[in-house]
Amino acid sequence: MNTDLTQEQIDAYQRDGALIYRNLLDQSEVDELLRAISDALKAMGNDKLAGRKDFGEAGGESYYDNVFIQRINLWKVNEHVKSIFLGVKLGEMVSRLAGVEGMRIWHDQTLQKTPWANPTAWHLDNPYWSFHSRDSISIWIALDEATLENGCMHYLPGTHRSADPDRNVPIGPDVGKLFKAFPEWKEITPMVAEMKPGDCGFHNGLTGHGAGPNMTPGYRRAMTCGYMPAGSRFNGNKNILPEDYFQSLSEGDLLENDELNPVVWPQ
Ligand SMILES: O=C(O)CCC(=O)C(=O)O
Ligand SMILES: [Fe+2]
Repeated sequence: MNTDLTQEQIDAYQRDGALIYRNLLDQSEVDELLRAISDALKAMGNDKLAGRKDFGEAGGESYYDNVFIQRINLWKVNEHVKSIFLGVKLGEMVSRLAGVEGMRIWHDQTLQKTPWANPTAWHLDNPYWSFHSRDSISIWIALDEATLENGCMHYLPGTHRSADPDRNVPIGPDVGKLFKAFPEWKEITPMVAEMKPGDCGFHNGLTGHGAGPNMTPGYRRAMTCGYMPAGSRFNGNKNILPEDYFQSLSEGDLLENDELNPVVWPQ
């Protein structure tokens, strides 16, 4: 895994709230990750979130179920996935890009557009999560070639600076609903993130982003991971928090649960 960063790349990420990064993984590392994902999905059974019956089941028929196959926290059941997404190399890389001193994992996800999948409506990530931060960051790794035809990612450069975390939309059938919440973003030209397998994109949790439909008979598979800056505080959203932990928290409490959100940097 290549995680070198130039100052230009860090500056571009800070300016745009998004960065396309080539050759994070080589093809043999992509193949190894695909095998690990496949093992993790077998271990998870029908759970959408590893080890949790309270977060929904895979395999429904709703509009959202056909945006992508979504399975969360594979790191909990697979050591290889854990070694990458909780590893020190990626931990340092995402912390340098975000410009923070410390980082915890929020959650990983595999997001796989099956043939003919629905588009991923424009949205922000951080407002769904249990903390608000202007510095949260996600990595999105292409495991197949991601093209305009099969639903590659698109980012709205600069929106992380003007985003208001109290204005967001669900990933539903109205692809452009985010622009009703943020009419001031209507004229922005998106960054199109076509990628080869092993390339990746980084985006700030407040950067507007979405993906097109899959208009091909092939898969568009990705592995992603969201990270929470150390020192982030509970905002009242349940998201992936287990019920007992959620009940134990008051708004404003530090999120520092080492089992759910281990530190990835520094380590
Ligand atoms: O893979 C997709 O279609 C959407 C990905 C996304 O929204 C994310 O990684 O935050
Ligand atoms: Fe997202």
